[in-house]
Amino acid sequence: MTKEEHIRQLMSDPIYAIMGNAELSLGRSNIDAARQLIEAGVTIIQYREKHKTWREKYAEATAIAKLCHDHKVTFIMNDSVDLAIACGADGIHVGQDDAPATVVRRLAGPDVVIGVSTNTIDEMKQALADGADYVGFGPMFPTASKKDAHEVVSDEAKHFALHFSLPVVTIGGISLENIGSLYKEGFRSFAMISAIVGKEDMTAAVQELRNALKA
Ligand code: 3NM
Repeated sequence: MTKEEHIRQLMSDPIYAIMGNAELSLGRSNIDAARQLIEAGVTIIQYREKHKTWREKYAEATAIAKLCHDHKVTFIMNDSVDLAIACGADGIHVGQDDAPATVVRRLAGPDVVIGVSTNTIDEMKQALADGADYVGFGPMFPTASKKDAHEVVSDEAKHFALHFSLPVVTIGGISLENIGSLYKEGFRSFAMISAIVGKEDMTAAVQELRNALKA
């Protein structure tokens, strides 16, 4: 798939699953988690593994990237530009302390999707100026999944995000109980860890989230 097709997928499928760290995934291996996510019909998967060695991550991310490509699933690597390039990821998602999008672009080339985590209006504007393809925006709600998470986004930043020119992927504490409220506010894309890989039956979890968006 081309970069444009991946971005279209990101804009048309509201569910963006983040996997990694077994403790957030009921002890599943990352390969099992990826397989189950694909079976559950997820089309955007981010690999966010904070514990393993480079070689361990390289081995499993390469396998997961192949699985994703075989199923037309967009595969995004968190943080690590070199791993993303090495395993053939479709995209790279960077935080405010990682390489800026300008540098990621220089290293990874024009064909990779770049996402940047943002919490404020200034960070969204900077991500746009730096050539990001989408922004992560959050946390929308308190979350236990990220130790150094910021304060929940301000109403002013939410308003800005709803009119922003780049695709906005909301993140942070999104659940079956609150996803509908974000949808009603106008948000259309939702990245989740605990609400998907934190559930025993991921197929049911994804289906329930999709149903909540239709309700
Ligand atoms: N980034 P859960 S919040 C990885 O605000 C991440 O940028 C965030 O996990 C941000 O869906 C977060 O379990 C954790 O809350 C998301």
